[in-house]
Amino acid sequence: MKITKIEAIPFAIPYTHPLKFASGEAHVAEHVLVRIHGEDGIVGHAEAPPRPYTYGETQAGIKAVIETIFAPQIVGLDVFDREKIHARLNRTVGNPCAKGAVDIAVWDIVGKVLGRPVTTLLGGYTDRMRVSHMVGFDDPARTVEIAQRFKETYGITTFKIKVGRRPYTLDVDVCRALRAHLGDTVDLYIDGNRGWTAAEAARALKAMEDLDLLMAEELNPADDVLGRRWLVGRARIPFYADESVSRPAEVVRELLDGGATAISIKTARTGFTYSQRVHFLCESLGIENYIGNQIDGQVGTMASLVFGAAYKGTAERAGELSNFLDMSDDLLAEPLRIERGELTVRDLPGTGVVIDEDKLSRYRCDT
Ligand code: MUC
Ligand code: MG
Repeated sequence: MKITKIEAIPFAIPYTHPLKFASGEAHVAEHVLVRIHGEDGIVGHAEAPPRPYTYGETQAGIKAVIETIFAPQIVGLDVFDREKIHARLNRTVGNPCAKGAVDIAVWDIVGKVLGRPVTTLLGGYTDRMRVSHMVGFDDPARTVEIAQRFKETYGITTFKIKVGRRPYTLDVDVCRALRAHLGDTVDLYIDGNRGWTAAEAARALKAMEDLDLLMAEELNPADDVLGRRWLVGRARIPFYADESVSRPAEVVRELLDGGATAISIKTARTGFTYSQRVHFLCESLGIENYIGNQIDGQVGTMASLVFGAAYKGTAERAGELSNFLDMSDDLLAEPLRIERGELTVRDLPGTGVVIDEDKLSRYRCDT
């Protein structure tokens, strides 16, 4: 099944509840829908969410690299020749989200050609995942209100709290309020998006020692190599690398350097093929990982779910699969529904993504 055409369609959907964090803010989902056409009219889909403050990619840049560099290199290749496709994509450095989306759209076609759900082709462990919700910067009372609402409405009991503000006590107060109001009915963990210094992060962790946090993520920059190693050595909970590990080689480097003790996997930046390699690497090394969220819309969330449900290790931990709930609308013909704190994979060939073409026409911004 040869690839015949690739489209990179920019679209924009506003958030009803913008997400604010140490490295940036998301008010409008200005993402790119990647659509790969195969022979016989089979189409694969994926969503690329640009994060300029994390990987340097922009919406216009993702569209340009896919249409002007990737498409001429891979149109005409067979979707089953994935290693060859990646060898061509990897002639270009960087651009993780553009590459990730191309990879996922190719897998979507592979599943459709074989008539099997991609989650089964990847691993086939389960058909569902527990959902963790990521809450942005806010004051303690509003954060408690949000967590309570998500718990009651969707059954979500795991929350990631964005931290990294100054003074660090702003974030400590939020975490303390969550624990005080929700008790041990919830799991809590924190993500600093590199906002603190190693010393601030160490003080914050000490101040939250009694809050029974599950883990901490990217509290300070991984580029502060010795500071990071010092911090990770003192942490009493797993220390996750997220934006510092956008490739398998970076995973190895961070783990061997002592810059992290656990790994966040995001299909938005490593697609399925490289997420699989990262997962197997972690499994072999005895390193825990979970499915993170690149502030994905529903198309991207479906991909995270398909991957996370495929493996025992990723399915055992709650995955970050709910921030599409903060968007005013989305592109899926049949919206995702979180029930009793879980999302279920669709029993359809491919990834299960079916696009609402009317919505795509309404939100695309290239016409
Ligand atoms: C996260 O886990 O850091 C924020 C920026 C980004 O690239 O992903 C999000 C969430
Ligand atoms: Mg993170």
